[in-house]
Formats: sequence, C-alpha cells, structure tokens
Amino acid sequence: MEDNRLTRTKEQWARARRGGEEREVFYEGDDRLPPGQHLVETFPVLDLGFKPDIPLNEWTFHIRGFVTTPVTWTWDQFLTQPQFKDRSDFHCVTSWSRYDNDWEGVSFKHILSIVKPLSLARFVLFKSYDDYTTNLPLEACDDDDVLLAHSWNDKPLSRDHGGPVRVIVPKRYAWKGAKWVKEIVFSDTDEKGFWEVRGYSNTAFPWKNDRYG
Ligand SMILES: Nc1nc2c(c(=O)[nH]1)N[C@H]1C(S)=C(S)[C@@H](COP(=O)(O)O)O[C@H]1N2
Ligand SMILES: [Mo]
Repeated sequence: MEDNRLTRTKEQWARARRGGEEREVFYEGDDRLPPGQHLVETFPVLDLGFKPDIPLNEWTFHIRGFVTTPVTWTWDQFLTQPQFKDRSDFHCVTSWSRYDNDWEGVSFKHILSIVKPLSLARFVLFKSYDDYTTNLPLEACDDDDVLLAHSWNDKPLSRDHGGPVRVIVPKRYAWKGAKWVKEIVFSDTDEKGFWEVRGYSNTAFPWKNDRYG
C-alpha cells in the first residue's frame, strides 16, 4: 500500500508537470487521502463561535428515544463503562484531513448493548451543549470505529476539541461527530441536524466527495 501510494503520487506529479495542472496533485487524493482533501499535521478547531464550559461535576449524558433502557450517566458513571481505544483519520469537509488520531472512550457498540434500541429505531440524533445537532442512520453508528471519546492522543480531550466528551465517526466527514455531546436520541424518523438543514450532505461520505445535499 505504501509503495502503491508513492507510485500514484509520482504519477500525479508527472501528469501535473506535463499538463501544468498543479492543483490536481492536491485534489485527487490517494489510497488514504479522500478526494478534495489535503493533509494537515495541526489539529484545527471548528465550532459555532462558542465553546461550552462543562465542569465534570455538572456533566450529564442522556440516551433516550426508541430504546429498551434509557440511560442517564454522570461523569463517574460514564467512566465506569468499558474503555475502548481506536486510531483513525479525521476528514473535515472544509478540506483538511488529519491522520492517526488516538481516541479513547466508550464504543458505540457498548452503548447499543446497554440501551438496546427498539426495532423501529433506524436513526440517531446527537445533541450538544452548544445546541449543535447532527444526525446519522443507526447502521452508521453501529460500527467498530465509532465512539464517545474523552481522550485524544493519550490526554483528556480539550474543551477546544469538544471535551469532556465528543463523538467520533471516522467513515463520515467530521461534522457528523458532535463535540460537547449531551444527548443521543434514537428515532424512527431522520431529523436533520445543524449543517444538514443548511445544505450539507445528509450522508457525508468523504470517499465519495459527498459534501453537499
Ligand atoms: N457541538 C459541536 N460539534 C461539532 C461542531 C460544532 O460546531 N459544535 N463542528 C463540527 C465540525 S464542522 C467539525 S469539522 C468538527 C471539528 O472538530 P475539531 O474542532 O476538533 O477539529 O466538529 C464537528 N462537531
Ligand atoms: Mo467541519
């Protein structure tokens, strides 16, 4: 894969030099970088101009809607859930990608085993402390790499990046991962979130360049 990537990069350079299409090198992507993305090593911060400050003793988390067992967790209760780690790439729709982020928290698979969604539940809406929302089909959340993260690269998740807890859904653009998450609602209807009602794609697949709805 490493060889293949190198080859493709070289081919792209060759083509760009020949045709003078410098931008294509940047926009084509490769085996790891989705189309239209460029790689960054920093970790940019994106929000609605407001970063909620939630002291851990006031943090409460709810899972409700079409589930057998609704849940309310305090911070301590959240931390007593089985801990899960996953390394993934992060793709923001504004075109930057950041590789190899080490996330730690509670897996969505574990959440499902606790709340047991009813068969009618086909959609999930995430609600945050800054009133941000985002929606996904349940099957997108029911994946091995989806988690509620409290740590990034072995440190507690900073307030800038959505701490105490944010959602990570690596196979979708990053706006599908709610920072400062407060609530998860399971439903039989697909209620659109903040960016989804403002023209962003409902599905948000980086590999399909699926940015706008
Ligand atoms: N609560 C909340 N979650 C959010 C957002 C937001 O504004 N509020 N922005 C989204 C967008 S557009 C992106 S790209 C990522 C950015 O995460 P970062 O600031 O850690 O890079 O968070 C997503 N989750
Ligand atoms: Mo974004």
